[in-house]
Amino acid sequence: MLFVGELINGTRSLVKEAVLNRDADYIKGLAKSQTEAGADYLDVNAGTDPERETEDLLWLIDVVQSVVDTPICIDSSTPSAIKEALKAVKSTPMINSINGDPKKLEEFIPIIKERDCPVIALCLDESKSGMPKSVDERMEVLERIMAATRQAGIRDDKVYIDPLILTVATNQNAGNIIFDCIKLIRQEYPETHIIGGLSNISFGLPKRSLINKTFLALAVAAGMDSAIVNPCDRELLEILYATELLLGRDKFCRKYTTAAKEGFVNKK
Ligand code: THG
Repeated sequence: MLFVGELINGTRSLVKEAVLNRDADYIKGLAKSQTEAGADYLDVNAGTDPERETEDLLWLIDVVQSVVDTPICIDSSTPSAIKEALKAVKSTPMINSINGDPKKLEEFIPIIKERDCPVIALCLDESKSGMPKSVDERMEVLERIMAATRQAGIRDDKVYIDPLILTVATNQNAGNIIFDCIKLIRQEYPETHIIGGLSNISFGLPKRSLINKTFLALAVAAGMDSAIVNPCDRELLEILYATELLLGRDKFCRKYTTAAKEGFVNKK
């Protein structure tokens, strides 16, 4: 599993406060703890108003890079902010994200090709209205995205497909849609990666973390191989070890038993 640490996100109230007050120490703490927990990338999302997003994002990136070498996952829907962030990062970042919007594809595909960076592709077309409702809608957008990346010579294994997880609170099939979508993506684009922001699934429900973790196990069983999560959550890691064990991916149960002996701490 590849983990993108989700904690540096301005939609979280404490992070927003730290961004507005330029409280570097709070952000440094989040960068260090997620790195120590084994995060492969640190998602950085300023989440502030468009007029100041770029400035805030660049500040966050500088602060993170002053304490850790973990590569950054640039999380923004503003092309100009992503472009500025690309100039500021010290190591190859992940771009979060592109989608089926033809304008965005045209703008970003040359950059992704040139920088050779991994990219998250959302199964959504921003130029059209609304969130995708069905598996078909998601696969249709994805087909166009994959045609564009392949035509540019971007390897499939650089693409992290996000099927766009929505809450089960308002659609009891929101989970099933994602499991079906993951299975189809695995069939049609076997070299790509599949990623998602887990916590959307539980929006509006009690005991969210219980739902998120159960969902992760089911999504991994369907073929998800990366996730945007809180890597400091020990229980999440335990469930993942148990999931891989039960799916026959842990020869002689070695990984599980070793991890259990060591207290399920992600060593890296
Ligand atoms: N796909 C992609 N990128 C994403 C998402 C996705 N980036 C953002 C998000 N979704 C994933 N990151 C987070 C980060 C923090 C939280 C949830 C998702 C979180 N939210 C609390 C809540 O909703 O209750 C906020 C609480 C607070 O105010 O502190 O913790 O799906 N590609």
